[in-house]
Amino acid sequence: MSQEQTEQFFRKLSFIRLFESHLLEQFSWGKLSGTTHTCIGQEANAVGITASMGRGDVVFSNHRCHGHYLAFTDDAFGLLAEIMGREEGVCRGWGGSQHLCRDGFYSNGIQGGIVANAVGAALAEKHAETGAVTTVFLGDGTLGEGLVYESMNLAALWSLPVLFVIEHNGYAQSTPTRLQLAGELEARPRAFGIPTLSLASNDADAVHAAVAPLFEQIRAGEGPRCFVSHTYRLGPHSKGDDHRDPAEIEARRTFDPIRLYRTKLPETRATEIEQANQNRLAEIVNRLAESEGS
Ligand SMILES: Cc1ncc(C[n+]2csc(CCOP(=O)(O)OP(=O)(O)O)c2C)c(N)n1
Ligand SMILES: [Mg+2]
Repeated sequence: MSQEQTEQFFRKLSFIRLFESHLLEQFSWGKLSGTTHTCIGQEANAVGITASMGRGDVVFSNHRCHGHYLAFTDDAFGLLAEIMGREEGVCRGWGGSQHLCRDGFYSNGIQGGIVANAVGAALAEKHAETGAVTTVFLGDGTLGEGLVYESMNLAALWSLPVLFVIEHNGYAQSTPTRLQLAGELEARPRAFGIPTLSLASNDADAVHAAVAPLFEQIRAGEGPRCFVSHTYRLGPHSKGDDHRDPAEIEARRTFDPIRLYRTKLPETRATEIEQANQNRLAEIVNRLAESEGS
């Protein structure tokens, strides 16, 4: 990684954290309505994986989509406006936090539904010979949806250019994985002959290094791949609901992806980037406040 790439990764990681912390604060003050799911603690996947994407690539994401969206599009204004239900939003305020659609990025809160959509999109890209890779992000809890397996089956059978990313954060809402998942998680995609790589790291560089070859293999026409990220959600499932043992969450803060990554930069440079991110968010917030009702 060049110094420039390292700074770019940190800029993205810390901006996603800042943006989502702002959302949780706004919800707690009753300033936002509807719901939201933050990826606090899982940002390394958003940044490390989207870094392998190029023009024309396609992303399907789920309810926990802000990090993926920001890392892929960098459209923070459109996202915040969308979550506020504003006309300036990426979907004119109709989609909200979970239903985004822009430039090859699609998200939807129906668990499993997006997996079939992603495989269909990959089929279309293959027929059109665009060379695009379609990536779909899903959680461990979503492995309880049968549609995931129908989708994996067809992706493998038709050798489609799709990357399945399973973000295993240990929970589906408040249900721990061990209470809902039988057998070994990785055995599931492998059962369809999908080469599957597992990683337990919140280091965005490590995620990027692991996933980049998968993109190359897919682009070379080798068919689907699966990446399983064993990670952890440091924030609540949604706006504040959390039934986990606080000691467990505290112990996992050591592996906070922002904290881990910050150490790769000189302290002064990390602080400068954080300050620039704060200024950027403040400008967006002010712009939206000024245009409200106009
Ligand atoms: C088909 C469907 N069933 C139930 C829900 C409600 N729901 C929203 S998030 C969630 C848990 C998902 O867990 P997981 O796939 O592990 O993702 P995580 O929230 O951990 O990122 C559930 C059950 C839903 N959105 N869609
Ligand atoms: Mg989960």
